[in-house]
Formats: sequence, structure tokens, C-alpha cells
Amino acid sequence: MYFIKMMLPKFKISAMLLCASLVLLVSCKAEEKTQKTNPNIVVIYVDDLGYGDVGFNGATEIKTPNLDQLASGGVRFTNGYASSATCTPSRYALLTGVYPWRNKSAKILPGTAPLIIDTLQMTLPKMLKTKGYHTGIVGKWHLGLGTGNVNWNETVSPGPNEVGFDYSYIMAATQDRVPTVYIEDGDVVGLDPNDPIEINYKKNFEGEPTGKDNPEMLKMKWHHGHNSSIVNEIPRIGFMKGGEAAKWIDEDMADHFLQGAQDYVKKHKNEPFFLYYALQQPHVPRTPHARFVGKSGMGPRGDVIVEADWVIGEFIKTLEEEGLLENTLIVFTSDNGPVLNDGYYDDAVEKLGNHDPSGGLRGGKYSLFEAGTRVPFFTYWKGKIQPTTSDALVCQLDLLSSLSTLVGSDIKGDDSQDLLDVFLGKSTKGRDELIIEATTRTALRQGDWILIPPYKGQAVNKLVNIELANSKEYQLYNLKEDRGQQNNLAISNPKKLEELIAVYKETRGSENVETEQFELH
Ligand code: NG6
Ligand code: CA
Repeated sequence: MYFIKMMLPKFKISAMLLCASLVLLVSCKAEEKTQKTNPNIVVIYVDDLGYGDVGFNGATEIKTPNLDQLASGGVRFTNGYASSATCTPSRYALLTGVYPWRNKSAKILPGTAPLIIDTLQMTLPKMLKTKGYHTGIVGKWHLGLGTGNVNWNETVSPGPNEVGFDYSYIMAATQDRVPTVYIEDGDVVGLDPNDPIEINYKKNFEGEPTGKDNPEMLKMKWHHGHNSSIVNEIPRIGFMKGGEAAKWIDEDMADHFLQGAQDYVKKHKNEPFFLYYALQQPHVPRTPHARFVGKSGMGPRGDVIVEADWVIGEFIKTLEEEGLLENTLIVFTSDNGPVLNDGYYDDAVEKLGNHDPSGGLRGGKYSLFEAGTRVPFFTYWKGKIQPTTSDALVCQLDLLSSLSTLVGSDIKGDDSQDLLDVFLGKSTKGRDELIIEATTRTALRQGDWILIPPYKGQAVNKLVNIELANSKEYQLYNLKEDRGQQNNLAISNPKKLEELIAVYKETRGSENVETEQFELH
């Protein structure tokens, strides 16, 4: 009896301990489970790839088998938009969920531009970090670095690491702009401290050759712009001195970023991760690796598209080999529409043949017509997404709020709509309307209709040979009946015109619209 009395409290304590540890175990398991059910997320972002540049949107002259296979196993969007017809604003919208025209700095940036995302602002990677994700970027940044007057020989900050990325391996701006070096977590890779980098976008450095003065040093000739410093026999935008050992080799860039993306995945496969893999192709200068030269029959532009398709195929293989494919949501899209001659003589026009980079849409990069912003777009998630084609109106802007729902967060981007079910192919109810942007001009898409307000400026950018959509008149198109925007209905449908003008003004806010004339005709 005494023994039992003595043992009772002990028994109670151990029972309590046992219970407590059971509770702990169960809740740990639950935690583990939610962690595991949150998939990895990869955004594969290409640069200047047109709606019609891929087999899955009808290209026959150019082969993109890896992308086609993914697109046919996922949700392929026929009305998927970048927010903008150029790079910086589209990337700003993708990462912040905010319309780029709300930020006056969201324009094509020089390599010396300061960071245009506020470090206090919500971003896609920051949102994912609140749910335990590791976040990384490999590839093109082009959202500015530092706060002005960057010293490239010290850690460059703020940059991607200060707006939500745990890891960054980037090129600062574009392949045609200096500095032509890779930057890892703010530090120039391979920099020799005895050969410091200097960058200037206004003035050359004493005695340095330029594309303009030294044509004999070039393997690629400039057509317009692109006549400043020469790197790897290619003339660039902006002047650069020093940093010889750190300079990238253009032809190796695709393999280099692929390696970075593969390494990232392998390193973080045991935790939920977000990778923003931002390829440089087919932006100028188009520099396919020797393995891809001549593969498309369309010159370097076609060849780098084939190369991009290949690296994406290799990247998917890595996900597969690491057993991650079933637990990874992949989003593929492009930052803006296509351009052929974007400043170098590279046979893009001459060797185009019957290929139509815009896939029957009007305009191209820089344009407010459809080809500027309507881009290749699909989601893929092996075993989770039923293959389908969706005509729903979606924009890259919507990824922040949609992915937030996916991971169980209630964070939303200001202009970002939660279209998770649409991105997963469970609903076809996309946006009702969207404001698209091209070099600071904006237009309204609503339902099947698009309204393009009158804009001053040339109708065609003759250097790149692209119709910009500038006109003295309002333009109103029904995209369902007139995909190629040939019949302006502004005069024949005054009711619709007026209706859309009202929505446009309301959404856009007239204080932002300096260049337009608003008289109804
Ligand atoms: C333009 C460049 C063009 C390209 C573009 C940015 C000239 C004449 N043209 O200013 O070649 O670099 O900027 O492209 O310099 S983007 O896809 O990054 O927006
Ligand atoms: Ca681009």
C-alpha cells in the first residue's frame, strides 16, 4: 500500500510527461505535414520571348519540345499577360503585385540605377518567407541596385537580398548593359581587387575602346544604341573599365545560370523553396553556345530560343532526379513580347522565314498592341494540375496573391488578384479587367475588349520596326472577333467606348495620364 502511495505521484508525473510528449509529437507531425504540403515554387521567366515563339502556341518553324511537353501537361493560358511591354516594369509587377505605373521609376533601367523596390514593400519572396520558404533568384534582375553611386568593388546593397531573396545570383541589368559581371549575394563574382570595376553611363573612361570608334574590334555589329564599351567583342550600353577577370562569357551564360538553378534546387531540396529562374534569352545580344549555333536555321535569335528550351529541359530533369517534380509548382512566362532587331545586326530579320514571333498578335516589345504584353504563359504541377487550355484573363501581377493563398498566407499584393484556382486549372474565371503598360503608356483590357487611349508619338518605332499603338484617336478592339486588332470600333461603338473610358479613368487615375487627350470623338 505504502509502495503504491509512493509510486502514485511518480506515475502521475511520468504519465503527464508521456502525454505531453505525445502532444508534442503529434503537433510536430502536423507541422511537418503542413510544411510538406506546401509545394516548392519555381517561376521560370524568359526575356523578350513572343507569344508565337513557342511550339505550344503554334510555332512550327522553331522547336521548343521541352516547353511544349510541360505546357501540354499543365494549364496553357491564351490570355496570359506580363504587366508591361518592357522588362523592368514587368519584373516589378511580378515581384510586388503592384501595377508598375504606380512607380515612376519602373522604366527600362541603366545598370547604375538604384533599387526601385522599397525594402519595406511586400514582395513575392517575402510573402513566401513568412511561410517558411527558402527563396532564391538566379538570372536577370534589372530592378536596380544600391541607392545611387554603387561601388561595384564592395558588397552591393540593397538588392534582391534586401527585398526577400535569401540567395541571389544575378546579372545587374541586361545582357547588353554594363556591368557585364555576375553578382552573388551582392558581391561581384571573381573580382580581382587589383583591377577594380568602374561604371559610367554618360562618359567613357580615358583610352578605353568603344563600339563607335573601334568597329574593327567587334564580332557583333551594333545597329542602334549599343556602341559604348566593348566586352567579348560585343559593344554594350554604358561604359565599363576594369573587372577583367570577372567579366562573363556571353556564350556560357545559359549554362552558367542553369548550373546556378540546379545547384540551388539540390541545396534546398529538403525545405520548401521558391526559385525565380530568370533566363536572359532571347534578349540581345543573342549569343548561343556553340552547341546551339545554327540549330534553328533562323540565326542567333532562333538558336537562343532552342537553347532556352534545352536548359529548361535540363532543369526539369534535375527536379525529377531529385524527386521534386510532384511537389513543385512551375510557372513559365516571358517579361514582354518579341522584337527582332533590338539594336544589333544579328540576322533576326533576315533569317526569320515564315516564323511569326507574335503568333498573329499585333505589335511587339514596346507596344501597347497585344504582342507587347500577351506572352507565353503556363503553369505545371505534375499530378496536381489537370492538363487544359485556359482563355481566362490572367497577369503575372496576380501571382503574389494567388501563391499566397496556395501557401496559406493572407498577404495580398495591392493590385494582385487571387486567381489560384485559375492558375491550378480549377476555374476559368480570371480577371474582369487589366491595365497593361508600354513605355509608360497604358491601356485597358476588359472582357474581350481593349481600349487604347490616344497617345502622341510615332506610330511605328522604325529602328525596331514595331507598331507602338500611338494614334490621335481612341482605339477600341474586340479581341475575340479581331485578335489581330485590325478593326477599330471606337467610332462604330460609341457606347462601349464611353463605358471603357469611364472604367479606364477610374482605374488608372487621371493624374497619371499626362500624354493623353481625352476628348471623345
Ligand atoms: C532599350 C535597348 C534594347 C533593350 C531594351 C531593354 C537601345 C537602343 N535599345 O533601350 O536593346 O536593351 O532597352 O530591354 O539601347 S528589356 O527587355 O530589358 O526591357
Ligand atoms: Ca525583356
